[in-house]
Parts: sequence; C-alpha cells; structure tokens
Amino acid sequence: MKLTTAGESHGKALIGIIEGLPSNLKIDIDEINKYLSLRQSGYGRGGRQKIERDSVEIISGVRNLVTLGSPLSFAIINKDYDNWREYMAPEGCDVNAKKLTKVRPGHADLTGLIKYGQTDARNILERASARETAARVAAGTVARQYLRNLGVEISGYVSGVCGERDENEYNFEDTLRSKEQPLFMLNAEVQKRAIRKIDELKENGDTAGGVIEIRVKGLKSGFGSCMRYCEKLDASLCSAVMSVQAIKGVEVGYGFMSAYLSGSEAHDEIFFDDGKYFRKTNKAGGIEGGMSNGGEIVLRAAMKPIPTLMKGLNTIDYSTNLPAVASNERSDVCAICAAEIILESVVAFALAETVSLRLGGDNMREVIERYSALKG
Ligand code: EPS
Repeated sequence: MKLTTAGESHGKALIGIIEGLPSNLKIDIDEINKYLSLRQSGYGRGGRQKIERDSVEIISGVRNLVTLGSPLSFAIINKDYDNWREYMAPEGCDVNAKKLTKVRPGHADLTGLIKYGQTDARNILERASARETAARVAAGTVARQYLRNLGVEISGYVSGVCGERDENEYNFEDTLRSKEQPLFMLNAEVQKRAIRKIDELKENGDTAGGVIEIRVKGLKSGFGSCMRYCEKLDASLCSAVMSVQAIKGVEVGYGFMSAYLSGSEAHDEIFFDDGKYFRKTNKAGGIEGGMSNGGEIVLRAAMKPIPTLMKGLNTIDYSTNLPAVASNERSDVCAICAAEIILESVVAFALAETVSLRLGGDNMREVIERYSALKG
C-alpha cells in the first residue's frame, strides 16, 4: 500500500492517491469527513479554519462505496483558493503581490529558498504548510477502515500543552472520549490550565506545542520484522509520526524513560497460562524486536510550537540579508488537536502498509482470512 499526496495550501485542492488497496473494502465517506472536520477543530486554531469546511471527493478506485482494487484517488477542495486564485493560479497569476522574504525561524522558509533556488518563500511554504495533512487524514481514515475489518482500532489524546502535563495513565476506552474535549485532553484540571496558557500566548502573539499519545488496540503479534531493519514496526510507525509537520520527537512505550531504569525495571516479564503467552505490564509499548507483540501499541510524540508567531521573531530579509521581523498574516496559536488526528491517521496508514506487506490479498475476504489464520 502506498500514499502520494499533492497540493499547495492556497492552491486549488489537496490530492491523494492510495495504491495497493484490496477490492471489496467498504468505504465510509461520512467517517472520512468526520476526521477531516476533527482535524480542523480544537482550541487555539486560527482564522483559516473559519474559511475551510474540508470534505473529501473520491475520484477513482471506488464504485458504489466499495473499493475496486484500482488506485483510490481523492480531492479536498481549498475554499480559500477563491481568495488566492490571482496569486496562485497555475494558469498564470501575480507572483509578486504575496511575496514573502522575511523568513520565519522554525519554518521551512530559509532552507527551502536556498535548496530550491527560489527568491520567494511562498514557493516553499505553500507545500511545507501543515494544510497538506488534510490529505493524510483522508487516506489514514481509509486505512483505519481497512484495519477495522481485522479488529484493529486507533485512538489517542493530548497529554500536554506548553508545560501543562497530564501524567495519568489511561486505558484505550478512556482515550475514546478525548474528542469531546476542547483540547482532546482527559484531565479537566490540566485542560483548564492549558486553555488559560493558550489564551495568554495568543494575547502575546505567541504559540504553543504539546504532547500526544497514540494507541493501537487489537493488532496480533508478528507484524514488522526482526530480520530486515527497514521493516521494523517501531521504525515505520516512528517515521510516519516524524514526517508530520512540527513533530520533533517520538517514543514507543517507556521510550526515553526506559533509559533511566535498570533492566529489571524496564522490561515486561512473560508468563504462560491457558495456552497463551501474556505480560502483566506494557513498558515496551506493544513492540519488541521491531515486531508487534500482541499488546497495545503506545506512541508518544512531541509537537513544537507553531513557527508563525503574530509577534514575529528576529530574522533576516532574504532579498537584502538585512535584519527583519519574521512575516505573519494570521496563525494558529495551538494546533495540537489537529496534530492528534493527523498522528492517528498516519499511524493507521503506516500500520495498514505493514499489515498488507505481510498478508497481501487482492480482495478483503483474502485479507481477513489470512489475518484470522494467524495465531495472535
Ligand atoms: C500553516 C499556516 C496556516 C494554517 C495552516 C498551516 O494557514 P494560512 O497561512 O492559510 O493561515 O492554518 O494549516 C491549515 C491551513 C490547515 O488546514 O491545517 C503553515 O504555514 O504551516
């Protein structure tokens, strides 16, 4: 299974092509639109989300809500394109009016300008923008529907925002109610403090990041590889998470904390009863030796604060190399809820890739039969 995305933030549309889906997978378009709308939600989002009402249009690969086995392509139309047509149209436009040269620290602007031989950072930021992730959420929801046929579910929540941390542990079912909360947090007190922090930052023209925890429930053991490093499950899931805009760190299970523990404290002891192997703890986060071990997969990711600050950081003007204040027009203060939905989606897609690599299957019945035949 493979995903290609295309599209600029203020261009006509975001496009996705998924190759390698089996036939006879039922597609729930309402669910895709539900996740697209969740990606736009959350406390701290900016003006752009008042313009967009993302919804998916499937172009190919599906007939009467069922996949054909051919590439599934889709589009998410940018409503803001109507305001940007005269500056963005591929057919011809004014490329000077929206020129951006006061490059933003932390954004792709400066390095992209140099690498791609441009003089206008607009030609960089339009694609580097996190707007692209709408396509990954649509594709990730299709992957979620594929995995659900095997009894695999993905969830998550926000465990921290700009220094306000929720240190509690939650079970999978608890995490399912995160989307009812304004910051997708499960601890009301911490969330209240986080909202106050976002308000303060907004007042000061500043931004916030946070921490997200993603869970995968119901995956049988043996997905991934201990034989080929490029197929290690932890490597592919972490790579998917790190590929999301603004993610600067990711860990599996106890992750960085395990470095501070002894071996006897850091590992999950193994038991056997009633014909089954089991562990009483899950410090490994469901992955040992690069393979799923049948336990819940637990990933944690750190999102940096958004690099477009209304107050602007010190930088240079690329057209003169003189000191300047970084450009801004509008910005999200905190997009942690968007990132949470995006991470669930990219994890779903990476997992579906791993599952289909092992199971193959041209149609959904073959996939389900092969998965059912596995021990677990
Ligand atoms: C982004 C800048 C903002 C964000 C955008 C990511 O867009 P605009 O420049 O239009 O205000 O809102 O994210 C989205 C549009 C989205 O849908 O997530 C950036 O520069 O990365």
